[in-house]
Amino acid sequence: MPISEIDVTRGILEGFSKDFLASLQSDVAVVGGGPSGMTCAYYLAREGLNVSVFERNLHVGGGMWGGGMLFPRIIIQEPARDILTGFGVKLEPFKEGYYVADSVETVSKVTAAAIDAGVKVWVGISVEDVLIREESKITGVVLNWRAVELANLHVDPLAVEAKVVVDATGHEANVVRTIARKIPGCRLNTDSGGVVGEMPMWAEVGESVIVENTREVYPRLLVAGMAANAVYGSPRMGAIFGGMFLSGEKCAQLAVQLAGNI
Ligand code: 48F
Repeated sequence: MPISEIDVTRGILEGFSKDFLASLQSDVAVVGGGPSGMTCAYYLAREGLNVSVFERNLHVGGGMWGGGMLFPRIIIQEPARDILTGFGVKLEPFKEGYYVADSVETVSKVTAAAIDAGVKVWVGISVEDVLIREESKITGVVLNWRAVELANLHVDPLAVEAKVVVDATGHEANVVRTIARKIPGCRLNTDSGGVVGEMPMWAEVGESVIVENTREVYPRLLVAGMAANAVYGSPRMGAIFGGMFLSGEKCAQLAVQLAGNI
């Protein structure tokens, strides 16, 4: 069969454009493709919502790949067991209420489930800002290539609309920190009205509050996963991951309600 480089190029550009145009007006834009973001996106797509994940790395999975200190295993506790087995992840019982999972298997199966459910995943794209409209509502996200960001090139961004935005950017809580910095008089739905900041490690407390911290932190902006604990001033928890999946699940429930009211 003759192969034309021009056909290869045309196929890539047309394929990308067709799918990306469908993501220009999503129900939910999830920023960050770690465990909380991918889980949230999966449950949203299963509800029939149009959901896009924007991930600055060339791969999704966030902090899962490296497991604990580069040992590619993660710990899952009992309350999150059904979510993981729902993705088809094999859980090795360890002690009562604890399971060990292969981090590579977990990333792969969660990602496959999300894509099969209809999630559009865009990698290599950083969310550098949000769209804002009257009454300071967040109405979308502002995008640029991660490579452009790293090269510090002066290239203007593009934008996509979403009824709801989810900050699932992990410890950095990048979207929430951006609006706290850029919106004059910004008051978040936290005790202080600002980003409280992550506390040192205390796994039991961190895991117990993460679902409660998964909230609408600003009109139409939800926070999930480690970003939720960072915004609300709760501890980090290291290589125990159940809370990330439970937070993603709760975030999807909140986003469905919110998007339904817009
Ligand atoms: O860090 P990450 O895995 O967040 P998570 O879902 O899970 C946290 C755990 O991995 C671990 C833990 C377990 O107890 O504490 O740390 O809360 O995934 C966050 C993803 O967001 C991407 C980042 O590359 C990572 O893959 N990200 C961060 N900022 C941006 C972004 C941005 N501005 N635009 C796009 N992606």
